[in-house]
Amino acid sequence: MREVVEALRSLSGKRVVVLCHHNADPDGVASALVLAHILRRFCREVKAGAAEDVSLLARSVLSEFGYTIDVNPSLNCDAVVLVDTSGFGHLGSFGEEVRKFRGEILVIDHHRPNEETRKSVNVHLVFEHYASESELIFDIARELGVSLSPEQASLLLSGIISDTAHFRLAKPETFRTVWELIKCGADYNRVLASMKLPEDRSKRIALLKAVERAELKRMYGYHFLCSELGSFEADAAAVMVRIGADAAFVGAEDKGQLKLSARAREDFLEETGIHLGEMMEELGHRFEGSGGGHAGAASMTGRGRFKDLKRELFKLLEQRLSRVHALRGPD
Ligand SMILES: [Mn+2]
Repeated sequence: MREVVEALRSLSGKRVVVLCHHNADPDGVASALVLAHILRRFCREVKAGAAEDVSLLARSVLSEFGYTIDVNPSLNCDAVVLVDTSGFGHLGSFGEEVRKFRGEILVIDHHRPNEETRKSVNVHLVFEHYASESELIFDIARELGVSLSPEQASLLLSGIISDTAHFRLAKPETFRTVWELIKCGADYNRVLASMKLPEDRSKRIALLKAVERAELKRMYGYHFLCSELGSFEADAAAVMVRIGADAAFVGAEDKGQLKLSARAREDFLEETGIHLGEMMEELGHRFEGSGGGHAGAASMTGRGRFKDLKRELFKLLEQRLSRVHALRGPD
């Protein structure tokens, strides 16, 4: 925590943009907006922004608590602080703008670190043990003695709820932060209500298509589902894991652009030591793109054919599993 505070204090008097990843989720927008609020204490001018676009869920939370966030903010500033974003690859089309930015770049994140990004930024601080960036931002506010409004506390609470999948992935410390946020005036019921989106017909149809096209593979006693879908890939992969796949991979190819989302069961990850974020990073490299994420939820983008991506993916999975199998010996 001391390093973060020092890094942020070094921005005193500067013009700063706090930026989160594309298709920004509640954790991303809450982190960007609240960190911007914190920095206003000692920076000259601070803006919060999201790269490329803001997710429906995050937009719903923002409007409930009376906030808006700039999409693709102008980078006419001295420093950019990336929050909830492990690499330039997660900034979508806005990534190029940030790559070209000549000022200081700081990364304060809770995802698996991206090595390439680490090398090209000025400050790179990653706290993987935080279940959400919102908890990290809350600790920074406390450390710097900045108080939060009830609305800001509610935003952070929505970030926690979203990133922990409604507390399923929460750490024991998460509940301490939630209690602190409630004491700041966060309204749990209002947050929950704002995170309940009306059923989306296009999503339902997309998920059904993903199921229709899914292919089941068995390896070393594990079951994997893979499917091709151009939207709601992460949701589709999550559904497949929920119905019993050890891991699921859903993605698409569009004019040579590849994307893939991966999800896995907790027990599969524990047994095999597989880290999807690491696998997606590797695949990103192999397909001239980038990838990363958490052990059980990750994604990549790149260039090429989907069938080649699928082949490489299962080759990689086979390699990892055969190694685990060899270590463990025949059952
Ligand atoms: Mn996050």
